[in-house]
Amino acid sequence: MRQVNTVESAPVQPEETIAAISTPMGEGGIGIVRLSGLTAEQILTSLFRGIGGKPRKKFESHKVNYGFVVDDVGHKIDEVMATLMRSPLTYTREDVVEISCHGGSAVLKKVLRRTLELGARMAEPGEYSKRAFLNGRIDLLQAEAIIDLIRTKSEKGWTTAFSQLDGRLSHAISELEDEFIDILANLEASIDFPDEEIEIIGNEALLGKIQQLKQKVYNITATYHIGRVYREGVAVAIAGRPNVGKSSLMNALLQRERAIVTPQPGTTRDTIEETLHVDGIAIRLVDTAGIRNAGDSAEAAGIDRTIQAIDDADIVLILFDGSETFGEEDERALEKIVVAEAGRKSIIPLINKSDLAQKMDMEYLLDTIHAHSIMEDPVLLSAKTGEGVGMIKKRINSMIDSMGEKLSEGPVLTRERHKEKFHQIEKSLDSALVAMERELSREYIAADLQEGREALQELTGKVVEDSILERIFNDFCIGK
Ligand SMILES: Nc1nc2c(ncn2[C@@H]2O[C@H](COP(=O)(O)OP(=O)(O)OP(=O)(O)O)[C@@H](O)[C@H]2O)c(=O)[nH]1
Ligand SMILES: [Mg+2]
Repeated sequence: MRQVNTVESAPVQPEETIAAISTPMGEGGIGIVRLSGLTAEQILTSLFRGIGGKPRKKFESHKVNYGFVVDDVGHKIDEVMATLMRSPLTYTREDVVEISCHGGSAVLKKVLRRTLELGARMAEPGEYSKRAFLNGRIDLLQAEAIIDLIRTKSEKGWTTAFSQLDGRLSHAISELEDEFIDILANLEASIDFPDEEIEIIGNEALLGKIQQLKQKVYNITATYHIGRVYREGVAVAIAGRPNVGKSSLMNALLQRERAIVTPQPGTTRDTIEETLHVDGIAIRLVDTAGIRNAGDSAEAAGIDRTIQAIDDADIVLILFDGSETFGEEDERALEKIVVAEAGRKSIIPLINKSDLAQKMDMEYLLDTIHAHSIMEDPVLLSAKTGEGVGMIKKRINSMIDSMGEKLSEGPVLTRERHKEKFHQIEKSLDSALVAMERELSREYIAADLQEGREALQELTGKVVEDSILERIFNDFCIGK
């Protein structure tokens, strides 16, 4: 079922007042019980007593009150600070009450139970934010950003979530929607009044507008990759032919003997993953099986996983052994890696074993990797002595930064849902362009663009299916 929510509508005041413990469970200095809904003030009046022990007749909005929560016979449950915030200047746009109690789950549960006795109902996960959304206080993208803000562990993830909350993506989307509306209005006019003397957009101008719009949409779609990096961290695959020192590098980066290292080529059979934190970003390191013509089926399966890991990675470190000449195996590994990486331009070449006498012909190596479109300068490294290991971390970080710089000011897609919708919008524009090329009637073009516009509205939640709403808000914890 589709439900249309317009942001301009008056606050919905659902019948029930909801209550929850809004701080994490466990011991803490303070814990907060939060109420939202029509009877929030009434409940506060019933359970709160001032210093003199007398009930309060009136509460001033957005002012903190010191006193006690009492039970049904007037016995004190806890010493608290309580705040009433009247609609609409609140998180949910309903009347909200926050009671700061002493931390500790027993106290908080007692206060919560008291609010339930007075008619409140336990809030479902995300119900405060859902009400904020339904009352037009935030859109869906901002609701998602709130979840990210609560969950994110990296500083950059926090920055993106916060800018989203600030409405950056929402703003970009509403601008896109305006452009869709503009073109659609032009099209409708030419469909509805084909014979009138009104100014109708010409085919060339129409084509130009749609192409421009497609470019804008495309630019935003491209931000999904980095958005995910900031949210979930970056995946870095270590790849190369056997015996170049991939596992040794993994261990050097982690500063512990995680992966097995031996002088035999073909030591690592399966991919190994570990997480490392560098400058506020989580790096998921993946050591892989060396690429060569496999000796047996287990090795072949391992190499398949290597290719998959490269495909999944955001950054690929390709290793060469500087103490040997560039051989046929290096060439084959290089080719496979470049194909698996699919031209994302995120390969950093590394020349290992710098502590040994060097036999690698550097000029030849550079020519070869350039011929494969790898433009990053190689890093000289010794996994054995640790030389160059710090430099690799720096290079990984600057690669992430340069991906991030492009969008420090702009909107960022952070979720699969956003990416899917943007792909849908791209498709609708493509199909409009095909319709133009085939000189189909303008109804077809309008229908395509209408689809794109709907996808935009689904993103912010102007038009949203209940099932999507459920999925998003169920992701929240209780009390948020
Ligand atoms: N001298 C020197 N030896 C190294 C260095 N890095 C690795 N080695 C040696 O090279 C050999 C292979 O190292 P590994 O780390 O197992 O190489 P790998 O690329 O993981 O090999 P596979 O798992 O077989 O693909 C071992 O004997 C290491 O001790 C280095 O920087 N200097
Ligand atoms: Mg290995």
